[in-house]
Amino acid sequence: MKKLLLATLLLVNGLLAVAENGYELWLRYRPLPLASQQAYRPYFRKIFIQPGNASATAIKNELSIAIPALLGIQPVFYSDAAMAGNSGLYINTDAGFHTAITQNNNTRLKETGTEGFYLYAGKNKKQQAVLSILSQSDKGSLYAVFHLLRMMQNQQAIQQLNLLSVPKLQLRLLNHWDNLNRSVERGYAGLSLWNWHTLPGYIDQRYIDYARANASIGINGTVLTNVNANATVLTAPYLLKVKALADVFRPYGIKVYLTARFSAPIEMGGLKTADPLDPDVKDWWKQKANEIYSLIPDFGGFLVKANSEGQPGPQDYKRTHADGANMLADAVQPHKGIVIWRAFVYAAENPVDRHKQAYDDFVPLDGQFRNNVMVQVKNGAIDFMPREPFHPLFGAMPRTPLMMEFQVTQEYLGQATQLVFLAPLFKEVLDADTYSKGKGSTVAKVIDGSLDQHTLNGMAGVSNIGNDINWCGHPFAQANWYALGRLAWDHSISSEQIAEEWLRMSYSADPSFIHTTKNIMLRSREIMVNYMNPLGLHHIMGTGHHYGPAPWVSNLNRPEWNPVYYHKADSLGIGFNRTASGSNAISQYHPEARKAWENPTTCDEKYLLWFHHVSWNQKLSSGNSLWNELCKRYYNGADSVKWMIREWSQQEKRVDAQRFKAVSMLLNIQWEEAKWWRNACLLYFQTFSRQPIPAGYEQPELTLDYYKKLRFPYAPGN
Ligand code: BDP
Repeated sequence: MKKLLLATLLLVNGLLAVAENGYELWLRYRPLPLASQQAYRPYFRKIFIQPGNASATAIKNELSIAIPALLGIQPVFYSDAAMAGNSGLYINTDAGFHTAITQNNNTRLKETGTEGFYLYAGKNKKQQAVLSILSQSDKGSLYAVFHLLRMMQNQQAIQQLNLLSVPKLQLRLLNHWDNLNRSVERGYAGLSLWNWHTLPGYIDQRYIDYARANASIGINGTVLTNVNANATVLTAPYLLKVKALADVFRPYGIKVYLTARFSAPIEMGGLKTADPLDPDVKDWWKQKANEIYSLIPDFGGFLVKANSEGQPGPQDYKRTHADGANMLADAVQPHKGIVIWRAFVYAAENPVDRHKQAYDDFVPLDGQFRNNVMVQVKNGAIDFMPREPFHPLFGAMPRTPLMMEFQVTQEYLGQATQLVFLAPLFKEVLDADTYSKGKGSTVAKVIDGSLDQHTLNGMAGVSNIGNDINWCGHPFAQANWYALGRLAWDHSISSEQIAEEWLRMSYSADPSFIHTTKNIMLRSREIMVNYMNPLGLHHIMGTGHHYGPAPWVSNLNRPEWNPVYYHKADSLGIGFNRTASGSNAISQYHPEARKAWENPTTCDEKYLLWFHHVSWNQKLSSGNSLWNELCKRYYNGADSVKWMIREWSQQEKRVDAQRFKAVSMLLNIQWEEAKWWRNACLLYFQTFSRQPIPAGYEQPELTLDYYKKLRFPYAPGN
């Protein structure tokens, strides 16, 4: 009995001894310290929601979960203006509507746009504490509520609040690479969340919690299906399932999108062709769009991967990507839908450096796309590598709105066994200067439309979500989902802020915990680059599953699938010469942008082997030869994982036992994997450099042959 009582007490106080499985994500809502509770309570006893707010149910639901948990009080909701004159929270979505505070806020209201909000704290005539949310849409008020909850979870003062928040990007999407059989391409967190078999009848609570989590970080669209598309999702029974999900997500401001298989008119429609200029094909897609919109009036549109890695597309009929995209765009245009056309294309028959192919294909099409088409571009020209220079298409297609595609799932960045915080990678790309319109033409300004005045703009992240109890596999992988949403809303916020917010909400506000763990997160990406792909190396991972190192692979059908194509190690040196004397991919960048990379002796070392073939003995900025520097980076990277382990091990008392242990075990796996990358790569490159691993470093115990023979037939995500 005593034991039971103790357990209950621990539970009531939300103490760390209680195991947590991570399901609650950053919406844990643990009780705040008493002083904070007292400061916040006056605003949340009475909550007024203007009638007609389509998200009112979602808002009330969230506040009913969060307020009692955080503040220990039960809010009472009103929809009657007679409530005005009391202290409390007022949620308005109508310009003409009364605001409780005696201030003329109409100008601020106009600035909120379609999804933004204005949050204002003050006193009413009776000098009572009042908080007002002003927005022109129900979505705006929903985002404002989540913003307030985030502020409280971070224990920020709200008494002086005077904040206008408007998303910098209009489309903030997740791309699920989920198949209809529930396998997830490059998914490391279990099966797809979408249980197509039990839909539409069964609405899993997870669908609702997924929507809550996304709304809390401003994500407003989800592409449900894999870019390697299956036309079956466009059949009538599946569209009913899609509709069921759309209905769940709508109150949370989330639109659904589908991937469109270009050959669907043949596979499903019985047509002989999928030629985008064929009248029957055009008509088939028009009818299909009408059918979809009759079920889902706010359907977002189609995402298309065409003529890439074996997918069908307009080039099969000697048409261009613009012909294909425009045909689909015309089909969804009457319904205000959009087409997101991917620029991730490269062809087996094309001997040109893969780095150059998307640019070559797409730049000539600039200006030819309908105005409801966006071209979605991966952050770099190859493929979501640990580090890539920004994609040369950014800044090179001023007449086309370009959408950013980041990969949240860590296909090439440790999958779900490694702690790698991606916000620094995202920021590095967003902050990169394309110089397309002079200094300061950052990638962020290209994609937010401000550089070339595009009203359509957005960012997508390839999802890392599955049906694992903690959604993302690695407990810290949740932070990457969180980071994507926060940066899509506002790309100017720092990685540090994102890490800190996420840690406080997901774990604890303990200053020492925050300090140490934030540091681990912020350093983790650079550490991983060092033990996997230092100095600009790339694409040297295992074949197929992409798990672990395999720089030696040279026997795949397509040259650009082989790691040797990318590192080009030989007796003289290592690296891909992409300058004028090589593939000249560097010429696709603006002269000012490429200045930092052009010269092999002054090239930013982060990208050295990306752009240059460098002699093993060339001296680098450290004074080391290239070979010795390569060794140093691989060893430092792997050693830093031991540092991560030590730092984390000191957090035991500050974290719940279940997640503490989970992260500890995974960090040990990460250490093994880091050593594996280090040893396998150095032993292999040593066969070319013919130089020793400098004395002082622990020498690899196993042979290159051992590493070459490793096989992982059931590695996930493949
Ligand atoms: C690669 C993935 C592959 C995807 C492809 C894509 O390995 O599974 O289909 O990208 O983005 O990174 O289409």
